[in-house]
This record gives sequence, C-alpha cells and structure tokens, in this order.
Amino acid sequence: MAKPARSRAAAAKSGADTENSAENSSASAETPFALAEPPENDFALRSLQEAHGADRRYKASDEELLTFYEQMLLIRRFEERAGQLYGLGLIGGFCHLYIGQEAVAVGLQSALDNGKDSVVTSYRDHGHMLAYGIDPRVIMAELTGRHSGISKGKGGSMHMFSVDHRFYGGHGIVGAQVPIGAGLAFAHKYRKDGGVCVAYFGDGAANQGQVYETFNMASLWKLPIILVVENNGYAMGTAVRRGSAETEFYRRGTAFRIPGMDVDGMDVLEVRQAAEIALDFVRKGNGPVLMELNTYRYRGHSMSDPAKYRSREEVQEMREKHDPIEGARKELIARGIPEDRLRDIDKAIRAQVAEAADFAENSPEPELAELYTDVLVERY
Ligand SMILES: Cc1ncc(C[n+]2csc(CCOP(=O)(O)OP(=O)(O)O)c2C)c(N)n1
Repeated sequence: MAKPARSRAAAAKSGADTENSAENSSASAETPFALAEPPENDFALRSLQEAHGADRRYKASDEELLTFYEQMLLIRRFEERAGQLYGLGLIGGFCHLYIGQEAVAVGLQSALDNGKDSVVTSYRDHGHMLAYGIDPRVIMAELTGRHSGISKGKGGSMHMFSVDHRFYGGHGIVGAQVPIGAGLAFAHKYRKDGGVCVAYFGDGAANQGQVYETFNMASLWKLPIILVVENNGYAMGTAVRRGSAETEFYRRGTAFRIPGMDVDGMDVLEVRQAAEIALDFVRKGNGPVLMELNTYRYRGHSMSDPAKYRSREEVQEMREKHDPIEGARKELIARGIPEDRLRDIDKAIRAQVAEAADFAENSPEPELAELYTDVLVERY
C-alpha cells in the first residue's frame, strides 16, 4: 500500500485541489519541503513480479525440456570432473564450482539471442560458458592451463572470455562485472544493435558500492541490462542473513526505479519464464530489470573450502528436495519420456566430459612467448 506522503504527492501531480483539502493542509504541516516527483510508475516497479507471479513456469515442449536437462547435466558432470582434476593437481589456482546452480545459467541463457546479447559474470563462470554452448574441451583445457584453452591457458578458471560468444568473463574482483555489464549495455544502446546484457553477480557482491552506482546509471540512461543476483545463500563462509540488511535482493533496485523479480533458481522452467518477462521489458527500451535467482551451491565456495559454516543436513535437504536436475528428470518422466532416453543422455554426456578431460590433459601448455601476448588491446 502506498505510504501517505506518496499519495499526497500523487494528488499534487494530478492537479487535485491541495490548498482546500483538509488532508493536505495537515500534510504540508508535516512536510514543509517540496515533495519529490510522484511515483506515477510505481506500478511498473511491481509489474514484472506480478506478471511473473501470474504465470511462473515456461511451457516447454518435451524437446526443449530435454535440452535444458541435457545442458544442466553437462554442467554438473563437467564440474564434477573439474573437481577431480583439481584433486589430482591438474588444475591449479582458484576453482569455483557451479554445482547446484545449473538451472540459473541454463534457464536464462536459453532465453537470450546469442547473436546479439552479451553476458558477464563472476569467477564462478564455467557453467555459464557451457550453457552458452561453448565447447567443453576448450573450457576444460583452460582449467588445466593449456594452449588450446579458451584464453590460451593464461586465464584459468576465473578468467574465461569469448568475444565470439559475447561472453565477457569471468571476473575475480567481486562485483566488478556489474559496472562492466553496464558498459556492455551502453554499447548495445549506443550501437543500436538490439542486444541486452545479462550481468550475473552473487549475494555477497550485491553489498558492493559499485553495484549501486551501476544501478543508478543504468536506470538513469535506461540501459538494456538484466542484473541477476545469484543468491546461493553464502558469500564464501558468510550466510546471507549475517551479511545483508536486506535479504530480499530483488527489492534492492526500487530506490533506483528498477523493477525486481523474485525467482526460484532451482527450477529451470521458472527461470526461463522469468527471463522471458524480463527480456521483453528490457528490449522495449524500459531500462534495467533486477532478478533475484534463489539457488544453492552444493560444494564449498572454492576447492579449498571445507564449508564448515553450514550443516551436512542443510546441503542434503537441498539436494534431495530442490535439485534442479532431479526436478527436470522427474518432470520428463511424468511426461512419459522413457527412462532409457534419459540414461542415453547421461551416457553421452559422461563420454563428452571424459573426452574434454582427455583433451585438456593431453594438450600442450602455452609457449613462454605467450607471456607477452594479449596483455594490451593495442601496441603502444
Ligand atoms: C573486491 C573483492 N573483495 C573480496 C574478494 C574475496 N572474495 C572472493 S569471492 C567472495 C565472496 C563473494 O560471494 P558472492 O558474491 O555471494 O558470490 P558466490 O561466490 O557465492 O558466487 C569474496 C569476498 C574479492 N575477490 N574481491
């Protein structure tokens, strides 16, 4: 419900006789300074959440749901294998796995126009690249630091990049990808190429100042950007409720007139449907949308995190009751898709991931001379 001061402002804007109204004479006594612009588009701030609430799940065909299942399973198996290679010492440096969050990248990415739209994310980036359809072999080879990796083996887990796919990283600085996303969105608008940028960031990153500077500019300039908070419950070892005053992240754009959407990030069909609504709004030139994708990471923050800040039972419960892949599998079976077909998909994915791992282990490392390439965009 609108607060009293807001309705007074609306009355003033609509030309109501404020001088003679008893309500308003007491109002001006309370509020001696000029009221701000009336929030005539308050409805717009709520409208996407309302549209989402009215129709939460995408009506996927069987084939579409099978594709989502396959993509999520590819991410899961790929990440499991990456974890093993890390344990064997074949992957060095930091490595942040995406296991549990697969429905977010797959649901959103599937709604994008890969020929136009751009994506930028944090260091937890392998899943987004796979959802984009980037070859698992070059992603795995990047993880093992080989020349055939997508960043020639010089970036590793956190710094993957593909101009061809309009995938702009992979960023190790928490929150830094958000203003970069606004820059990408600015470029879409400036070039009039019809593209939208999707900038993913975590619940921890959502407490960064640069995020709100970005909200302000993106809203002011009506940039075509979807700001996606992947709320996986923890920022390293800090639970959301311990580090965030406002834990409903989708509301955080309200002060900047950015509509929010609160989405179940463990249900790929809900993610996809919400993405459609958000994209439609942004593509029409209305400016940014803030989506909160409620999800969960099963593994530690990175490979070196034993995750002692949460109970085994908590993780177990999420796995058993909310797993996005299991959810999709059950739905496929309920639709009458034969279990054999799902088993074949699983087999094919295991083979694909094994091949990616072989490729990554057997490719050569970059030449020493590569140390001096790709450092600057241009020569000085
Ligand atoms: C500016 C900055 N501060 C701190 C860090 C260390 N750090 C790396 S990840 C992380 C937690 C971020 O959590 P969240 O944004 O929720 O993303 P998640 O890891 O859960 O995907 C922190 C504090 C960093 N990399 N950059």
